[in-house]
Amino acid sequence: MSEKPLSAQTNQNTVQITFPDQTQLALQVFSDAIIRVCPIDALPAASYAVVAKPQPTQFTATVKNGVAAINTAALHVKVYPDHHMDVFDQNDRELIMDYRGQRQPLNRDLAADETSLLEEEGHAGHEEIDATAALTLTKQLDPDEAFYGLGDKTGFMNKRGYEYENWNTDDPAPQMENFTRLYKSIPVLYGLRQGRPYGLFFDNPYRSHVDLGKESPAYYSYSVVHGPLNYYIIGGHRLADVVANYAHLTGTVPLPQRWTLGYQHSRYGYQDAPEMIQIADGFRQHDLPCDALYFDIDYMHGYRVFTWDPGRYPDPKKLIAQLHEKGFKAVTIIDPGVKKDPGYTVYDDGKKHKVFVKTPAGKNYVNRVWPGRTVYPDFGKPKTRQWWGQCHLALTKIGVDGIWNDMNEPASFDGPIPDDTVFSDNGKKSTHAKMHNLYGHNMSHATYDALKEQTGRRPFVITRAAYAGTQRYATVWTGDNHSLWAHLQMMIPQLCNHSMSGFSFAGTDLGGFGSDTTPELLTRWIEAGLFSPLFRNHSALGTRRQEPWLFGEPTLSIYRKYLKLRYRFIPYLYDLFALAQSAGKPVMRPLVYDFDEDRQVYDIDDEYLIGDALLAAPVVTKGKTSRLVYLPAGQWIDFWTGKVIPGEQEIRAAAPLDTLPLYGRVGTMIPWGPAHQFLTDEPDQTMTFKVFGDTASYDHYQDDGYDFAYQKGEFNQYHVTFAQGKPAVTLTTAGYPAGLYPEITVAAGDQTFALQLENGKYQLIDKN
Ligand code: MIG
Repeated sequence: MSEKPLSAQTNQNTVQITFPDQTQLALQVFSDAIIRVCPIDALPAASYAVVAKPQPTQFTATVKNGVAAINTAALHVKVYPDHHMDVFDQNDRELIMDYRGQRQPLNRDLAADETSLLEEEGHAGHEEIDATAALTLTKQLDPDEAFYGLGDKTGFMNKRGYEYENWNTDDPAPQMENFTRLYKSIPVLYGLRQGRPYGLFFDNPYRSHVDLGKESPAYYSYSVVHGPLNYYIIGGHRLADVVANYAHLTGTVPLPQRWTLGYQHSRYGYQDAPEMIQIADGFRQHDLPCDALYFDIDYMHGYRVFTWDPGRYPDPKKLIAQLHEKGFKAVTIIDPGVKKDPGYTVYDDGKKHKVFVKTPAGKNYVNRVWPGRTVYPDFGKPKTRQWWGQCHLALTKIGVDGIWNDMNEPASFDGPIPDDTVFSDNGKKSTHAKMHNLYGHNMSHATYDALKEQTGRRPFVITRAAYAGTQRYATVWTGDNHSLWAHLQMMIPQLCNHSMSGFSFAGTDLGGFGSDTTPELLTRWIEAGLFSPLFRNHSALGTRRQEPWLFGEPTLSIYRKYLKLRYRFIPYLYDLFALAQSAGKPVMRPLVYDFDEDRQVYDIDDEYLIGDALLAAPVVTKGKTSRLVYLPAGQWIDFWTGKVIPGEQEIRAAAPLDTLPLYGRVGTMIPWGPAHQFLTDEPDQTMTFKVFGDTASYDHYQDDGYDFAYQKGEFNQYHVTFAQGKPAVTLTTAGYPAGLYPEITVAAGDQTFALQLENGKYQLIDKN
């Protein structure tokens, strides 16, 4: 039988390739810059991550000399008869090239019997997950290629040279760069190949593995234990465009309530109602701004979700009202595990409604978590999500303001949940193997919908486990770090890679969760984390307490200085969140995001940008009182001294214990809000705009900060300019009249200008 040549058939946005061996592949054009690749029969499969639909797009699909070429305005893809594929940019320069050689597995120089020898001393053997992988992609690696993304993975900003797994895991050991997996699976990867950016999003929730040039400098690879091989090629002019394209593909972060950007304080575990009040009062007495206190697992009655321990918390409604009175929001933890305890309403009711995960034999599956023997809600079922959502009424009715979801990898103390345990996939019967990485995602989805319906406010949900797309429902924290300098250092790459991966709203436990913090470490942490989108101090049972007043001076004063500073920056952060929602731009950014043409910034792990106006270069090393700071192109203004410093050079910055080296980019402007001890639903009466340099313009966004009225046009937009020594403020939208600032100040260098609202226009009234 003679082979037929490769052929390509176009049907609307999909090109169907038939190879000479008669197997088929689909390339689905989503837009100029996004092409999905998958088997034909996987095309209709629903995705938990992707929300974008293929857009009408101009493209061509041709076959020449047996090679198919699919060209959009931004991407050129070639598919060869031997199944290889290469991707080029619009100028035909290489982006993603199939690797055509043999793989060269690492030589670990280890005989089989030596593995058990090592295990005897407690060493973990290396798991070769590729060995069980069903499907693998292997791509050529350029000597210069750098990688970013992948969500919460440990290690450095540039992921090159490491391997990672996507299998949501709760491992309390101190996380280091040799950890391959953590709590989340966000399989989006960005590459810079000779400065040319691209993205790859592997949308398959099964356990997968990414090797970014660890095995060999000649290639990088992705593999997954179960099909389909379903992925998206993402292009873009600059790295920032690729990031925005990915954000639109999987959905952007919804605008949060304004108070969620304030300082938050937590500990596992404050003991009882009097202690919660004492902590709240401690913040106010010490003049420390704070917006939220957390209730960790011990508020529950024997760890039964949606209950309160009657001894420690006899009247939670009254306690929460007292906290509200003092200006604190209350956030309660909710784990997924439901105690198997006949007589306990949540368990009985769930059993009746058949909402729990099942064994293949059809019994409720039982493992063990904090409450003891526990069943697991099957969040892949719409009915379960609905039921779980209703359970939250017990909390929202008494005034709880936010829900913190933990242990939703899901964790299980009595060994791993078997792969064939029956979980639902959007109502259809599926397995743990497929739904594991989606468990936190679907739980967050249920919680988000419930809070929205029950409170009418923008839901504040925090989750530890997540999949790509979970950013639409929840903010995340990076789980159990330790009070270690290495973990302070890791915060920056972790949060920056999170935001590149669609999760702009992320944070680490400030001060460190496990182990005992030190005054110096806590101080540097509050400085380094000043712009961390989620700004929460949290510590573990049995570790040194982390209330700032327990450390005396100078820790307390420095801590206070940074909490107060944080509140000044909240209008800027809020503007950045508005941009994250509308344009998919991250709030916290690695330098490479804005300066991808500067090879010097590819590996910077200890500096970050906040929007495009600020650069923070915290001290993250013990005992240092100065540090080297690389300033990228442009000119920069030292935030503390006002000194102008030319970019594209490394400077030595003074950084005594109370100083976070911070720089404003010349030619930009930021809003600078009034001081607050905590945020309310009341709009600010005044706003200052700080100009870096002598010419800048800025668009400022304002709404009520808590509900969805902005979606009906109830928001204000201010266009602020400063040029030739003169400020001007134009109201470009005024859909939220109650919020309009009666007064605005523009500060440029040592000059300040006052403007007042008169007849819907801002008039300059004063100069000094
Ligand atoms: O470590 O609920 O990551 O933030 O305080 C045990 C208790 C389980 C893990 C979370 C941590 C939380 C803790 N939890």
